[in-house]
Amino acid sequence: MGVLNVTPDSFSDGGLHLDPSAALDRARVMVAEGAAVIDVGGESTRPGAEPVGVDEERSRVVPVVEALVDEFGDTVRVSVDTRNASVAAAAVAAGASLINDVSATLWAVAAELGVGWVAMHGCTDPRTMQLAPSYDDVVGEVCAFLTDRAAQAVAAGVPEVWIDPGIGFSKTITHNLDLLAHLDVLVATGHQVLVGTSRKSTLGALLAAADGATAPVRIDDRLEASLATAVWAFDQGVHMVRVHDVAPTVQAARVVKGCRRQLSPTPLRWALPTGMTTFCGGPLPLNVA
Ligand code: HH2
Repeated sequence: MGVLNVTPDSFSDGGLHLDPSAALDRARVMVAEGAAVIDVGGESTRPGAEPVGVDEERSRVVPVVEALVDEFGDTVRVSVDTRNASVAAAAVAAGASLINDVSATLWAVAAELGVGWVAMHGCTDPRTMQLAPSYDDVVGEVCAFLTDRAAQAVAAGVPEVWIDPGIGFSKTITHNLDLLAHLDVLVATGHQVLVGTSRKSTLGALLAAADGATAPVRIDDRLEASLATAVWAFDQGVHMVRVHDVAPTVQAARVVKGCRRQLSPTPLRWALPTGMTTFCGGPLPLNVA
């Protein structure tokens, strides 16, 4: 899932794609790099962010969703990253087929519109969510919250339900790392699992701590850390990662997939044809000896 924020203030790509034509250009790049889903967001939910009016959010998101659907048709999925029902509904009317709901409250909207729904944990009020996050058992509590919301969504008739632990939302660094360490617990619920760590501050803090530095590593210096967590997530069985850097993540995912195939009951023996340039993507270019 490639991140496409059409906001002036998102923590990483804020201000870069406010113009719909710039957003479309960025989406073209991410699709060419292998993104299966483009996640369009019109409101930053970074810690401390002020809410955006619903009309403003809708006016940022809808033209971009329309442009993406015009450009890619059914070949690429468009999701809308929102916590507002009317923005979700407008984006679906424009062609989005997945509601990436950071508030985990919009399952009835998804049910009524017959589209997929992501329940993300932890986005209460971005202005206050990081003031004093506290859990007795962060993995158990987040898992219970998400399975409860997912059950309500299934009961309401949502055709496709995803759960997401909400890395960076109402959580300390330790909470985030605990959740990443136990992604397999979410996978074991049987729901499809999405996770977003890309460029997030936990990674910056972790890298800085390892170097004995006090200031977090800069946002544009977190690619390798983002990739490490994406690979970690895939290895734990997560089904989708939400990222800014699509090309390196897709390559890393392909290698994980190649390794995983060797765990099948009859490990594959690879014979690479002369001139072969890709593997694990598109038609299978391998001979099984
Ligand atoms: N993280 C962000 C936004 N939406 N959705 C899901 N499902 N999971 C996430 O982890 C997640 C999300 C925050 O990242 P970003 O959109 O890059 O920043 P901002 O909120 O500043 O726009």
